[in-house]
Amino acid sequence: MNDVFLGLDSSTQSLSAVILDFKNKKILLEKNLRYDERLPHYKTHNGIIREKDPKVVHSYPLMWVEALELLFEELKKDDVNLKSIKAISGSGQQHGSVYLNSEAKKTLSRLNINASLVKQLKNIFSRKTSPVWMDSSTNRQCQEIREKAGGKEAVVHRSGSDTFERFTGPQIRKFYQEDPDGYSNTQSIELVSSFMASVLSGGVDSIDYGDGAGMNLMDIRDKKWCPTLLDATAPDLKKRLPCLKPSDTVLGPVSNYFVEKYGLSPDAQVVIWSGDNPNSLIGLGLISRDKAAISLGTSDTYFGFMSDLHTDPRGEGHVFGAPTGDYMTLSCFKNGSLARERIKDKFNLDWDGFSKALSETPPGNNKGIMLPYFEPEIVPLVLKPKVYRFNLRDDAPSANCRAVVEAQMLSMKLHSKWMGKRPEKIYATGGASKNREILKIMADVHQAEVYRLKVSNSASLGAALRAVHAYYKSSGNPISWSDIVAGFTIPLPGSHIKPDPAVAGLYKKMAILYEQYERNYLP
Ligand code: ADP
Ligand code: XUL
Repeated sequence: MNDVFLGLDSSTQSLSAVILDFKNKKILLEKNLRYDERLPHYKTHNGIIREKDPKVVHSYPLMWVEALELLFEELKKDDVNLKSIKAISGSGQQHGSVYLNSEAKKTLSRLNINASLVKQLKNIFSRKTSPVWMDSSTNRQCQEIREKAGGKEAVVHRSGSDTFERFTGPQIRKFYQEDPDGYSNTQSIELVSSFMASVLSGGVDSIDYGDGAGMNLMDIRDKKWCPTLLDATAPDLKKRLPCLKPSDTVLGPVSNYFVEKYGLSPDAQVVIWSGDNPNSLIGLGLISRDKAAISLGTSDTYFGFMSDLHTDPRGEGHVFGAPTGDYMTLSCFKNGSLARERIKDKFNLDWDGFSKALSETPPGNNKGIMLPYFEPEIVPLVLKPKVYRFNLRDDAPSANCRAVVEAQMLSMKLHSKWMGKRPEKIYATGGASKNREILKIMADVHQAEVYRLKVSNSASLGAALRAVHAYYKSSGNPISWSDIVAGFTIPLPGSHIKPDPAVAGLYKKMAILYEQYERNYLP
């Protein structure tokens, strides 16, 4: 009997899907639609649009909707049995916000199968573009909210994170300050996750505790909107925000639009969506403390499971709700693939050439060190991009390739100390995790066993597995998380990389030096 679930991932550069058969522990399909290639009329570059001010980074919510429609069209053409899907959940790039006017709810609840989603939804936005996680233009608003809410320590204690430029609260404050009319025409402010779920569910919008924690608006302890933070952010904000709900909430049956147009079952349930990082936690099977994950996507993130809540005293990292009802720790490094690509392109290399450069250079890079901030950086906070080189010529291709990767791994090691015990195993995911030479440096710097998993998109797999969990729980037959992830989160054969103990001392010394450089050179 079919036991089929769909997980979607509306990420920075693409929309992906995983369809799995839970009883048979089988992945039936993986699919990925890149916005730049498939929807070129939005003229995005890597899924985003930039303004004159490089700190402002937005995207089009209508493009995400069009991608959703395109995906269902393709699934239908591919002859996927969409009727067999029992539940759908999803993942949204965290922190991004979608601003809807008073028409939105009504329109979403009455979608007509004779017109496209784009045609019907193009007028529901009170702001045509959405600020996304790469935006770093709200430094002033971060300071204002921090001050009004009682200072950094108080904000970290309440929300699980200090105020961050990309977090939704500071972004909302900026919108309210710069476009008060736009703000007053906004009836609801959604996250990417809650917005995409509401398209599927016909207008039911709720934010889960995982993604809600990335807003600087939710109390991380009682999981409610925090009045102090709301007041510090913008007036009348609470009435514009959806309800906060646990990550296993079933929102209801899928909208009739998808039933009639694409052949989904009218009984297919939409499960609340979450952020890409909480979803990846599940997609990588991180339901206990012994492992950590490094995602090498557009940004690099270092994250892990946490059962007892504690926050980062330096206020650099974050605590989000985990889909299991526990917590997760995360630090986000914006100059991830972006920085690796900049070095690769500077020396006209392809990824094979980049890998070759890593393999020909020695651990420690003959003392060549880089602080690689091609973009403003989140951790450590660097608002003005600048690349620093020490004992490193800027025209040496191989040494620069190694320098950027070693710097990234050392920085992750240093800035994840607050998360507690060092993991023995690291699960690597994201686009760059297919690069074995990068993973080798990861294993050596962290002195941990590194593995890759079978499914390349951990966020959409996590979303599909969350759909399984919520579906069975709501039907009165709950399944434990360890049984949910079993069989899906197994390391890829041959992907295991052992750390070389001979370079442990070298990287320990290098980490001390790297920390000194950060302390002495960063403004
Ligand atoms: P996101 O989910 O954040 O949109 P992905 O996880 O799909 O991004 O990662 C995309 C990135 O992966 C690309 O920007 C590219 O830099 C990187 N990438 C792809 N292939 C390789 C490779 N062989 N080596 C290193 N990086 C790679
Ligand atoms: C996490 C963060 C990024 C985005 C990428 O805080 O900003 O990892 O979630 O989509």
